[in-house]
Amino acid sequence: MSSSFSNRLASLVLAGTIAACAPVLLRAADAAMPPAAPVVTTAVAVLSPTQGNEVHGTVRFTKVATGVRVVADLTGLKPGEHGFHVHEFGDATSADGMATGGHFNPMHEVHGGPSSEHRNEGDLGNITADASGHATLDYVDSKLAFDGTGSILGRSVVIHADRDDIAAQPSGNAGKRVAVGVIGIVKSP
Ligand SMILES: [Cu+2]
Ligand SMILES: [Zn+2]
Repeated sequence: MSSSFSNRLASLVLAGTIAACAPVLLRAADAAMPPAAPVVTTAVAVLSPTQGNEVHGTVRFTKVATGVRVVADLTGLKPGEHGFHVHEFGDATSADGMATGGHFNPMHEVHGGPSSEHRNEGDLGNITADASGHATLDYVDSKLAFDGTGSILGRSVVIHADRDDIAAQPSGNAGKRVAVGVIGIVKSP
């Protein structure tokens, strides 16, 4: 066998080997693709008091046909109305709750209430505590979302000392932050 013939034979064998392997390599690449993001339908925020306050509770978010159902149960509040919002950052590291930033407002809207045509996505209005400081709320919000730029996952729920007047910009004059909780993913039913 001449050396040029054996070289050509070797390249042909090599080319054949690469061609035969290519589909295997492609399949291996497919298998290494990350799985699609899970569809989140339930989230929860566990609220802890800011410094000097005693407010505790949970706020659950569940995807329903017309939006996201919000179910809140809080204790340790002063009787009366308290501003209730989703804030931009899920950062509960500051003692006064200020690291959660301002209202979650991905559409750059004006401040309003949950039934206002123009509102921040995070404008959930007020929650009302009874004489013992216990507050519950259960309503469906048409603006909240679990995906896209409007996703509330990883952001926070903030309860305020005062009433949100649903008018004053940028945040309804609701005063100090008395409780904060990060919105986390819950295993779907
Ligand atoms: Cu707020
Ligand atoms: Zn707002």
